[in-house]
Amino acid sequence: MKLYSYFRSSAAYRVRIALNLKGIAYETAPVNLVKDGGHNYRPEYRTVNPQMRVPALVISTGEVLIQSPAIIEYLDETFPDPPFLPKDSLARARARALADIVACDIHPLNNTAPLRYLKREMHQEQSAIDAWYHHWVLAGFEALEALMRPGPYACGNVVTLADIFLVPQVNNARRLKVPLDKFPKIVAVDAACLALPAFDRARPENQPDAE
Ligand SMILES: N[C@@H](CCC(=O)N[C@@H](CS)C(=O)NCC(=O)O)C(=O)O
Repeated sequence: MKLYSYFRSSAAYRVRIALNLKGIAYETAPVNLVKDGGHNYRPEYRTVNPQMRVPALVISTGEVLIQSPAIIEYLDETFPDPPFLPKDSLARARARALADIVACDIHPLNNTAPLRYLKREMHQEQSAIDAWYHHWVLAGFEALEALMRPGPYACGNVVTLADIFLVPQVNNARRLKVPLDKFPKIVAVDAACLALPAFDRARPENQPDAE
């Protein structure tokens, strides 16, 4: 498989974790989202992913999958071991809900494209954009902290989808200097996950395109 990725992209980071957890070998095709206005806007990448975002995963048939939740679900359906969701329907709904707080309610508001829009089209100062960023992370993390089960992972003693989505968002929060002192459970879950080789190898600083 080939993963179009950018070391700092938290959406790509989720897929890197998922591939590592499943033990799937893959090659990284780096797409620099910053240089020259973003290599993701080049025509050759547009033919890979018309949405011009990372991640995109090329599977063995040559098909291209986009959108990290869809990619991770595909991997879980195709490579069932280890499963990303518990067997019980209620427990599955819980794990999905935690992942969705990140994927639907935090990340879309803090992603590169909307932040760039706030700056360029809405003419917002960097301080206002940083405040916006912090606000939505803090709101989401407050809910996540309240929903964490006794660990070591987000939903108990097995890694689930919730952890795959949480860890990259915590990395982003740290990089953007969001204070995490009010979230001891999130910090502990993050540390427990990063102690696992699958999570460690997926870290931004361990990627071939890390700067
Ligand atoms: N919902 C998408 C989000 C993908 C996304 O927006 N990726 C960002 C990086 S985290 C990106 O490629 N941004 C490029 C740009 O906006 O120019 C997913 O989960 O895959």
